Amino acid sequence: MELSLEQKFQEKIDRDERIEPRDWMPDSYRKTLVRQISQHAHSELVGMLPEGNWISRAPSLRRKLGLMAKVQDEAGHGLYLYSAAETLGVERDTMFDQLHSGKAKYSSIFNYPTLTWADIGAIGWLVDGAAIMNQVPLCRCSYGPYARAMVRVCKEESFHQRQGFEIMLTLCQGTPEQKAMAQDALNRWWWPSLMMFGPNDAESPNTKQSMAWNIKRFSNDELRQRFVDMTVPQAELLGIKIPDPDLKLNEETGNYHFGAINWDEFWQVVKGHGPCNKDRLAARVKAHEEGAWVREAAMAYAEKQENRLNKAKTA
Ligand code: FAQ
Repeated sequence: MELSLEQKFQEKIDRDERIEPRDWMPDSYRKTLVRQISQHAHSELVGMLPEGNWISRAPSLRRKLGLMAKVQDEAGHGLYLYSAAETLGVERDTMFDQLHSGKAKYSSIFNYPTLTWADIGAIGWLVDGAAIMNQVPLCRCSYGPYARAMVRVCKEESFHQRQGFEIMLTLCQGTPEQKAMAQDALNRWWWPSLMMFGPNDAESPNTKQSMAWNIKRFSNDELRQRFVDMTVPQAELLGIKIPDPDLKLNEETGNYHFGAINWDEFWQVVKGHGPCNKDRLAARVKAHEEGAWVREAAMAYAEKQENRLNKAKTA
């Protein structure tokens, strides 16, 4: 019996083959990818803001260079991801409109403020650490352009994570005030970092289908647990305490049991009511508006080049 297009597609996925832009795919697969990749791209762009806030106040030239490079990398990640989403037929301007009008989601984590220099260490260590945990499996995602973009993103994220940990280590080996600053940053960033992985599996409407399509390789809870297991020994090495009285090693499984996550806070932030949602969106809109002349100049130049080429062809 002849297999349907949908059956052939699923068989390809089950053989762990990549789906490429010109291949047939179900509309719902395309829609899920556009949703995830565009949210991911928006997160990279908005993610530049909390750290960008500290470029002018970095404590040394070395730290300033490192931070500038990191923020620039994040802009690059946004661009690879918008390009990957475009291969699915969605226009970049449409994605920008969705972000700027507040319709699109981006990661909850970037709606928290960066109050001290230690926050820059904590973001690199925890937020990039969580991002790597989530994104390394995406290098094996079934959609080719997304998987390939993730390979480079993950390499860069791993530098980011190390620079963050090194900032934390320096502070923890410094004066008591510096160590207290590192502890305070851990206190404020720990729980939002756990929320980054998304709702519990039982409350996650997209996970089951995304795993059946090999978009997601692990569930939200699996990745969150791996992150906790990886990070607790790092906090011990730094000599600072994870703000969770229920954190306890399960000797049998080797996993850390952790306390309840405040999901009300998570959903408030996702719905636009976090501490910095309004500021973040306003900053993105302002940057986009102020960049209009660059886009116009680039378009005018591209048109001029095209006209020149066309003239040369007809001559
Ligand atoms: N924030 O059914 P699920 C980075 C939404 S990049 C806001 O579990 P899914 C680099 C979710 O969209 C960080 N919303 O959804 C960096 C869905 O809403 P929808 C971003 C969230 O897609 C570092 C609803 O809740 N990374 O950090 C969040 O299967 C440092 C139900 O959730 C990515 O985007 C959240 N945290 O799983 C940059 C990675 N979690 O669309 C600067 C790719 C969930 O149905 C500095 N994305 N929601 O209306 C993914 O892996 C997945 O999309 C998940 C969510 C795991 C985020």
